[in-house]
Amino acid sequence: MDKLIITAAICGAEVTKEQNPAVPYTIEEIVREAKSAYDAGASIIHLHVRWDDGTPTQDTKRFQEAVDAIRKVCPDAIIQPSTGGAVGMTDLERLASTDIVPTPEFATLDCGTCNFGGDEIFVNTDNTVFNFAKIMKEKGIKPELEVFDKGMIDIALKADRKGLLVHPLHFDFVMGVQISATLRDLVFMAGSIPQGSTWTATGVGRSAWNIAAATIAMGGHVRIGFEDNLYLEKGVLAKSNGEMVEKVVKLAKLLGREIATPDEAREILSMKK
Ligand code: KMH
Ligand code: ZN
Repeated sequence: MDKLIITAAICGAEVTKEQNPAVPYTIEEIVREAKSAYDAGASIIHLHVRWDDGTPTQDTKRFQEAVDAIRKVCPDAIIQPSTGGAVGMTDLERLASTDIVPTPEFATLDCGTCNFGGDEIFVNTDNTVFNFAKIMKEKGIKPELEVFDKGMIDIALKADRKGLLVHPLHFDFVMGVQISATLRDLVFMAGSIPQGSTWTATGVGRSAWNIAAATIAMGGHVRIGFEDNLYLEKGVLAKSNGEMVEKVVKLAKLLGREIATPDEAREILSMKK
C-alpha cells in the first residue's frame, strides 16, 4: 500500500468562527492553520481564502497573498487552491484562484451539481466541468476531481472521454453532503473509478473519523480539516487543523500505514515537480 497522503482543508468557505473560534479568516490565521497541519503531517493544503470579516472570496490577489505567506513556513507543501469557491459564485470568479504565480500544481475540479443543505445548490453544469478541465489542462494544473456522488464520477469520465483530463486521474470522494457517508457507499465509490486512479476521501461532519479510518485501511488517502468537520470527537471542538491531522496520523500508525511527505505525495499522484 502507498504511504498515506493527508490533505488539510484548513478553512473552507462556509464554516464560521461562531461554530469554532479557530476557523481562520485572516492571512495570519490561515498561515497559522496551514503550518499546524503541515507540522502534524499534512502534505497537501486545500485552500480557500476569506476577507478579514470571514466573507469567502476567490480574489486572485488574496490567494496570492495567502499562498506566498504559507510558502514561507511550509516551503515544500502542495498547495491546492479551490475552484469551487462558495455557493453562488460565477465560474469566472471561481477560476480566479488559478491565476496566481507560479501557476498552482494542483487545484480542485468539482464534477457536478449537488444539494448543499437547506435551499443551497452548488452548480456545476457539464459545460462548467468541461471548461474548468480544459483550462486546467492548458495551464498544466493537475485537477483533484471532487465527486459528491457516483454520478459525478460519471461526469468526470465524460470529460475524460473528451480528452480533457490527463491520466492517472485523482478523485476526492466527498461523503456526507449528497451521497451518504457510509462504508457501503465509500466502497461503491472506490470501486467506480478507473484502474490506476488514486483517491482521497473526505467524511463531512461526524462521519469524518469513520471515513478516515476506513480509507486508511482501504488504501485511499485522507482529507480532514475545518472545511469538513469542526470536532475532534463528540462534543469536543478541535483547537486547530493540526490537532485533526495528528488524529489521522495516530489512526494510520495503528493501522500500519506510513505518512507521505509532500515529495512522496507528488510521486504517488504522478505530479510533476
Ligand atoms: N465551498 C463549496 C461550495 C472545492 O473546494 O472545490 C465548494 C467546495 C469545493 O468547497
Ligand atoms: Zn473546498
